[in-house]
Amino acid sequence: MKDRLQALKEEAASSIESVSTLEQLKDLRVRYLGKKGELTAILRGMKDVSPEERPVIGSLANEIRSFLEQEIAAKEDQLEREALEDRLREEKLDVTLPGKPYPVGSIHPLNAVIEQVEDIFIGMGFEVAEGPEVETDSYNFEALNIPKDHPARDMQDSFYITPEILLRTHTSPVQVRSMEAKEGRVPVKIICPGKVYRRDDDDATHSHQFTQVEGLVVDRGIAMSELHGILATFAEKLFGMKLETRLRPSFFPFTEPSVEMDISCVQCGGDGCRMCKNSGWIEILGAGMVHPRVLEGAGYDSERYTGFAFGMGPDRIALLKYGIDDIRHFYTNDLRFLRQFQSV
Ligand code: 2NL
Repeated sequence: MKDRLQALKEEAASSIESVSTLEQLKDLRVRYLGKKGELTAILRGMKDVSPEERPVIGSLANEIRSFLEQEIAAKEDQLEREALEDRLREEKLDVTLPGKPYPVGSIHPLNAVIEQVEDIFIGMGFEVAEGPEVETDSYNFEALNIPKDHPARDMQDSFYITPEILLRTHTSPVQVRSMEAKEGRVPVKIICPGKVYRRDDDDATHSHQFTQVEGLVVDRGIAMSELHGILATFAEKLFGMKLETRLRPSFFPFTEPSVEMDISCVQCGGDGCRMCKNSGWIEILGAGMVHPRVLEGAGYDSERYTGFAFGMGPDRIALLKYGIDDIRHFYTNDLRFLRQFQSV
């Protein structure tokens, strides 16, 4: 019996030694030490051993059991360590390798100008309002005192969808909608940026789709002086320098009186250069006192309240600001053009 135990010990030890996976090791434990294992099987023969020898065999069997358990535990340790080392080797990551270049976008120059204009007016207490690009004839023209025979209302000049529905030709209808929503309350102090559409042939200075920012203030006691003060402050903030401004008389159906505002040339300071066509002045926006008919139509008593409104073209301003020579660059999305504005 001693010899059988000894032989089992040696056989088991060498099997454990040569095992190469944790599964195989588990099988060996069952095979040698399990309830139906070989060691148990041998010990079943104890009944044939003489009473004097039994303790000796018994303690030898225990010794072998604990020896094999230690061997198995040691092997298990070793296999686990090797498995970990394999994984670490396989999953090794060189964090010093250069990454895949990820294309970084940039803000479109028109959006950069629009956001800047928004920031300046927000800083002066205005709110930003937006509205639909598909409008009714009523909001786009009628509410703005634009007569039925006005050239802008011609099928040739606007994109009509039906005789009553068209792509808005300016952002003014948003202002009319905002006034209606306020139901006669003051102050109204909003700017309305957005895309607008006119049936033009595209060239260096015209696009059938372009952008506009309009603004509107309605309150008690609003006069031309408020218009001039707000818009002159705006221009200086936009170009980041001290400027002269002048108002010239103009005409819009929705304002009376109407003006156009010029700023002293941002290039030459007023001496005359190519940018200002030697005049020393650059036109940047149109404005005026809101026509009483427009106020009344939108629910404001024109005897109690007055207002001023203005409109400008971010396309034109972006051309000026960034020295771009063709409006079509804004709409053709050539990355070589757009990438030049990554720092804007
Ligand atoms: C320009 C001129 C202008 C307005 C837009 C306006 C809007 C309402 C009432 C009265 Cl709801 N006026 N808008 C007024 C004057 C000029 O735009 O040259 N835009 C590019």
